[in-house]
Amino acid sequence: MINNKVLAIILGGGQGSRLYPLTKDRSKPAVPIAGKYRLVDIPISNCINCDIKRMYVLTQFNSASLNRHIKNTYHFSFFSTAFVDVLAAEQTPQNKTWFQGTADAVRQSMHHFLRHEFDYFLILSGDQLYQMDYDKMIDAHEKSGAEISIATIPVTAKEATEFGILKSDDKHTITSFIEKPAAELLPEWTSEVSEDMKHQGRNYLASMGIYVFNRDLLTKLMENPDTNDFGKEIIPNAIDKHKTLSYQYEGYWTDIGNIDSFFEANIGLTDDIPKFDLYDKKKRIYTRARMLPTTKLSGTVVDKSVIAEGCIISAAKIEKSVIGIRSRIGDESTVINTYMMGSDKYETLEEIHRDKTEILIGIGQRCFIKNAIIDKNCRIGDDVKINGGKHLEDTETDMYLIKDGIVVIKKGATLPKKFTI
Ligand code: ADQ
Ligand code: ADP
Repeated sequence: MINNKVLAIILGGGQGSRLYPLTKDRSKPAVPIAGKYRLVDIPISNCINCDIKRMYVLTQFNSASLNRHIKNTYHFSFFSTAFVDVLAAEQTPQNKTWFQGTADAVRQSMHHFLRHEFDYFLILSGDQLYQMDYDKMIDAHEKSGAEISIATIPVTAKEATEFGILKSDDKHTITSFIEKPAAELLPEWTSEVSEDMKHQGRNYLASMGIYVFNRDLLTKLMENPDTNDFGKEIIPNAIDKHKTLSYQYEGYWTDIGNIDSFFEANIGLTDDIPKFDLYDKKKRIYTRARMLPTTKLSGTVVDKSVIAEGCIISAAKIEKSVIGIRSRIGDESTVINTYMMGSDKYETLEEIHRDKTEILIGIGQRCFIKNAIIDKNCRIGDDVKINGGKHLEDTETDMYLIKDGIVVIKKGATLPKKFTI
C-alpha cells in the first residue's frame, strides 16, 4: 500500500557542524547510530510504517556513503511508485549557491517534487530519534481544515530556548510562535499541558520541526525568494495568514543534532527499558540487510550493552556500551559508556601480512575506554587508555576531538600503543 496523498521531504542537514567530526567525511543522514543503522533510517522507517513511500532526502553535500546506503537498503517492488531519492544541493544556471537554509533547500528542489501527484508535503528533520505515526497527524490536519500543521511536544524551560515555541487556542490552532526564544522571554510562553507533563516541568509547547503543508500553499510560499528557513521565517510569517494546527505528541522524541545528545541517545539504548524501542514489531526501524555472521564473544563480562552482528570480542568487560557491526575488541580490554560504531570490513590475515599492519582495525589488548564515541574503522593499539569525562577540556587533534567530556575518535584514526587521553 502507498499513501498517495503525501510526499515526504527529509531535511538531511546543512553543514552538519554540530555533529563534527562524525560529519567530516559523510553527510549527516549517513551518520551511523545504534550500532547498525544510519540517522536517515529513522524518518524513512517512520514513513514506511505508515505507508508513506515516496521520500526525498535533502542534503547539503553528496556523500558516497549515504547514496550507497539508500541504494542498497530501500528497494521497493518493480511495479511500485515508491522511492527514496537523495537530492544533494546542486548548482543550476538559476542557483549558483548552496542551500541557504531549510526552506531554501525545499525551494531549490521544488521542481523535483511537483512532478508527483500528492496533496500534502510532510517535512521531516533528519536528526531526531522517535517513532511517530504520521498518518494520525495527516488525519488531524485534514479534519481541522488547517493549511499547515506542526507536530508539537511539551518541553522544559531549559530545553525551550533551543526550539521554536508556540501557543495555541482551545481548538489547537496556533496563535503565536517564536523561534528559539531568549531565556528572559520564556515566562510569557508557557502553555496549558497535561498533568503528567506539568509534573515533569514541561510547560512549553515546542515545534518538533515536523510540518504538514497543503501542496498549493507551500508551492505558493516557496515563490518568495527571501525566506530561507522554516523556523525563522516561513512558520512565524504564516500563522496569522493560514490556519496552522498544533498536533501534540507526547511520546519519546529527542533531537540528536549535537555530540552530547547524539551520545546520550545511543547510550540510552542500553537502559533496561530504553525510551526508544527498537524491538517494536509494528514500528520497525529498517536498515541495510548486511548478512553478517553472528557475534563471537569469549571471556567477556557484558552488562547492559547492545552488540551488533559480526563482532569478534574477547574483552574482559563491556558495560553500558553500544558496539557496532564488525567490531573487534582484544583480550583484557574494558569498554564503559562508549559507542563504538564498528567497521566497514574485516582485515584478512593475508592483508595484515602483506601490509605489515601493526595495529588492526578495532580495539587492541588491555585497553581502557570510557565515555567515548569511536567512529568507524579506527585502529586502537594495545594498552591505550581513554578516560573521557567532564574533567577534560574541549580540544581537537588529528586523531580525536573532545566535546563536553566526550572523546570522539575520528573515522579511520590510529591511536598508537599506550596512547592516553
Ligand atoms: P533546528 O533543528 O535548529 O530547529 P535547522 O537547523 O533549520 O533547525 O534544522 C532542521 C533540520 O533541517 C535538521 O534536520 C537539519 O539537519 C536540516 N537542515 C538544516 N539546514 C539544511 C539545509 N540547508 N539543507 C538540508 N537540510 C537542512 C528546527 C525548527 C524549530 C524546531 C526544531 C525541532 O526551526 O522551530 O523546534 O527544529 O528540532
Ligand atoms: P555499512 O553500511 O556496512 O557501514 P558502507 O556503505 O559504509 O557500509 O560500506 C561498507 C564498505 O563496503 C565500504 O568500505 C565500502 O567501500 C564497501 N562497499 C559497500 N557497497 C559497495 C559498493 N556497492 N561498491 C563498492 N564498495 C562498496
